Amino acid sequence: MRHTIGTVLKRTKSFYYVDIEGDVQLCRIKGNLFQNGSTEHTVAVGDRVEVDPSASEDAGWIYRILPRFSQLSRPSREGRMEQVIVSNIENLLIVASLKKPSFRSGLVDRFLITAQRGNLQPTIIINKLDLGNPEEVKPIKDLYESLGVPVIFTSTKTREGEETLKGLLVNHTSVLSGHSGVGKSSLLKMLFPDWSISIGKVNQTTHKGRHTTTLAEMYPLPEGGYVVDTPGIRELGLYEMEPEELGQYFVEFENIQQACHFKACTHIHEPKCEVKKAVEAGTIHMARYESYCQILRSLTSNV
Ligand SMILES: Nc1nc2c(ncn2[C@@H]2O[C@H](COP(=O)(O)OP(=O)(O)OP(=O)(O)O)[C@@H](O)[C@H]2O)c(=O)[nH]1
Ligand SMILES: [Mg+2]
Ligand SMILES: [Zn+2]
Repeated sequence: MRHTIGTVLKRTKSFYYVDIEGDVQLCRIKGNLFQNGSTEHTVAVGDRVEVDPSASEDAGWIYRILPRFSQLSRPSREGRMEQVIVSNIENLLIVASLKKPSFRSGLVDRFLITAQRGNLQPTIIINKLDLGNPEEVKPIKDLYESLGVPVIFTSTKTREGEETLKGLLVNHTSVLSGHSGVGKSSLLKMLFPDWSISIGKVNQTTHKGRHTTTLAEMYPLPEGGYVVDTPGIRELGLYEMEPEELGQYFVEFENIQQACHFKACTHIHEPKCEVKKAVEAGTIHMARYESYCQILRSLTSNV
């Protein structure tokens, strides 16, 4: 039996597509591989796997998943398991659009927490700049860059930001994630016009996308590196997050919250809360504090 190592590029209902030294091999999971009996959420795009390429007539077998160094994950639909959307990726490109659909910071803040927990380097991409002007998004850029997160502006219509985006991707591994219809696939199509990537329309009334991309798929770049396009998401849950952990993922709270009167201060109702004082004084941005409160509520209402 000859085992080799490959990288999972995508999965369909029937097969995993595994890149083995440049050749794509269809694989299945060896039936009894996973002890808990469920393979639903176990092998992810980006996983390095050990395979026996000639295990059966039509497909190879995945025997083992090698340890992951990073992952983008969320709770499974029932919330009991962790669903890894993609693994072993360096950069998380959080894609939002200025308009159609409008920029919403709540999802971006959830992505930043997920990036930190999954060991991914975040960058925010604000696309569809042609539908507005840079002045509208400057406050967003200023806010997130003050937190140490790079923000780049793009448009597939004017090709703004094209070189910057390409520079981010080449010779690295990256994943694009965000709401449906913000232009994740369009950005890749702008950079790599030969790729067969579908682009959808945005609903003219609701400005929502139509979930055109239905599977996460990893593409090798001609210049070196890999990029993963993912289906648009409606919301991003935080897997097994304890409410008291949340504050540590808001970097701007870090030095301030130590000075709160109560050691386990949640920065909501407690007196002598330094975080709330900083929000009033403007040193912590109101939008970020609102995100924090919203996420905390969602964490406590689930239990
Ligand atoms: N005006 C404008 N429209 C854009 C831009 N980029 C993409 N679009 C349009 O936005 C719509 C959605 O684009 P997609 O690339 O399919 O969006 P997506 O993020 O991949 O969506 P899902 O696959 O559903 O998650 C299409 O009609 C694009 O033509 C842009 O920079 N400016
Ligand atoms: Mg898409
Ligand atoms: Zn506090």
